[in-house]
Parts: sequence; structure tokens; C-alpha cells
Amino acid sequence: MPADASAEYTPPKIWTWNKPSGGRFDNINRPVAGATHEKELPVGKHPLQLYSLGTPNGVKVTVMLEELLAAGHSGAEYDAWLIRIQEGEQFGSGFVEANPNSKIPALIDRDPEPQGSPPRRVFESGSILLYLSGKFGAFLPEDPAGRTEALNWLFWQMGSAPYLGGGFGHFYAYAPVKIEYAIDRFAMEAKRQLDVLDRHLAGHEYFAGDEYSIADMAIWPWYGALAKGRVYDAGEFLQVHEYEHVNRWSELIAARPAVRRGRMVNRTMGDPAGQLHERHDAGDFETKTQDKIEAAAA
Ligand SMILES: N[C@@H](CCC(=O)N[C@@H](CS)C(=O)NCC(=O)O)C(=O)O
Repeated sequence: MPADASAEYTPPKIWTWNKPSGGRFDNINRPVAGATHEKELPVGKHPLQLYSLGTPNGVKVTVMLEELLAAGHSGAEYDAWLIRIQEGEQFGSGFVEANPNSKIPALIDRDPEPQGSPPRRVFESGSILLYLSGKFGAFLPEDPAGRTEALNWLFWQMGSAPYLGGGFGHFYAYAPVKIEYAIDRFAMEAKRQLDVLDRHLAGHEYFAGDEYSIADMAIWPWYGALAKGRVYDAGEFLQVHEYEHVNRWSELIAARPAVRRGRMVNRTMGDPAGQLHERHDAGDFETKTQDKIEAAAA
């Protein structure tokens, strides 16, 4: 039986994994790391192999790859493979080799510098963004002040989003019981974070100033979506329309063609026309979306 939040709980001396935790991720949560089964990762034709899912952390990377391609960096061609985390695919042996933390996204660069090096794994979405930005010399300001500011906000996102996702989202939307203390604690933090962003964006077009950068790509899938009420169905609860500068910036980013494409890759929810489960070629956006695959199968 999952825990009963209405009952007083006295933690035992030693915690043991003796019951399901309940909630949306009950079937995949475990207190140990490592692989649960043998499964090699598939490898496609491009130098960059992405193993991911269209969640906010996954979207950061597909947006970056589509932006690089749109900017003319043809070396950023990539195969995007789907990892279905609800089915435990992040615990396959091949994925664990790519990311010992068993979380999407994970990238394998099969053509890393210096030339002739063995394939290189890159995990943690912030590390992947920085890696790609360094590899192609793009989307990070060159001047020290702009670069530092972009990195400030990139690392802000990596440290802050767990309070939004693992904190607010978990207790508001996914936990098996509604705990007022936990929801209050994290709703307050989610609103405070939105206010941090709103105050900054009141005086800046993008996070690093005038230049669109990996900081915007990291922050937008979480907070850009939150400001539009698309995260945890919490728009009204958090009164997200009040953050007018975040809303302005969210629309600016959403209108970018590469962002529209990046959002579709590895997406398994919503309108089938907006879902491209796997991406192996630029033409896949025209021919391999779920609406077309389902129509062809019917
Ligand atoms: N800090 C990591 C977080 C990645 C993460 O939390 N990924 C989630 C999906 S958004 C995941 O793979 N969860 C599977 C699991 O926890 O087993 C990053 O930014 O890459």
C-alpha cells in the first residue's frame, strides 16, 4: 500500500524499500542505480545519436540541434531515438552506458574532436547544450560578459527546475495524495522563480541580453511552457498570466521555426501531427509524423 498522507508518520531508524511509493512514477522509481536488463542502443547514420523523449529536458537538446542545422551547421545532423521512460527503457544496459544516471536526454558523439577519438558520451541536458555549443561555436556569446551571463542562466535552470518538476509538479500533479504543506512550499517556490525570470526579462530581450543563446533553450521548455499554462495544468493555480515579460519572451522563442521542429522530436503526447517519434532526416518532419504514420497504417 502507498503511504497515507493523512496519517502521522514517524520515520523508522533505517529506511527500507518495502512498499510501492504510489504516484505516477511508482513503476520506475528505485533506490538503486544500474541496468535492469541487457539492451544495446540502436545506431543510425549521423555522427550525433540522441536517445531521448519529448519532455522539457529532452526538448532543450532537440531545439539546439534544430537551431544548429537552421544556422547552417550541417555537422549537427542527428538521429533521435525514442526512450520510453515509463516502460523503463532508461534502465537498458546500452542506455546506462550512455548515461549512468538513467535519465533522458543522452547524446553519443561518434565523431568527436580530436579526429579519430572513440565515440564520446554526453549526459545531463546542460552539459549537452554546452558541448554542442562548443563543438559548433554557436549560441553562446563570445564576449566574456555575455558568455558569463548566458552560463549564469543556464546553470540557474539546471538548479531551479528540479524544484518546479520534482517539487511543485510532483506534489501538485503526480503524488498519490495532496499534501498541503508540500504544495504550498513548492507553489511558493515556482512563483518566486517565475518572478526572478520576469524581473530579468523586463529589461532584456533574451537571457544573455540581445543574443539568443543556450540559456533561452534551457529555460524555455520549462518556464516558457509554465507561463503559458502548459505545465501540470497549473496556469490558473499559479496565475501565470501575471508574469508578462516571461509570456512575451515565451512567445518570441515559440515562434522560431527550429523551436517548432525541436518540440516535435521524440514527442509522444498531444496532437499526432505534432509528434515525430524518431527523427533520422530533415524530411521526416514532412513525412513521418504520427498522423501520417497512423493514416498509412489504417
Ligand atoms: N538533470 C537532468 C534531468 C533529466 C531528467 O530528469 N529526465 C527525466 C525525464 S524529463 C527522466 O529521464 N526520468 C526517468 C527516470 O527518472 O527514471 C537533465 O537535465 O538532463
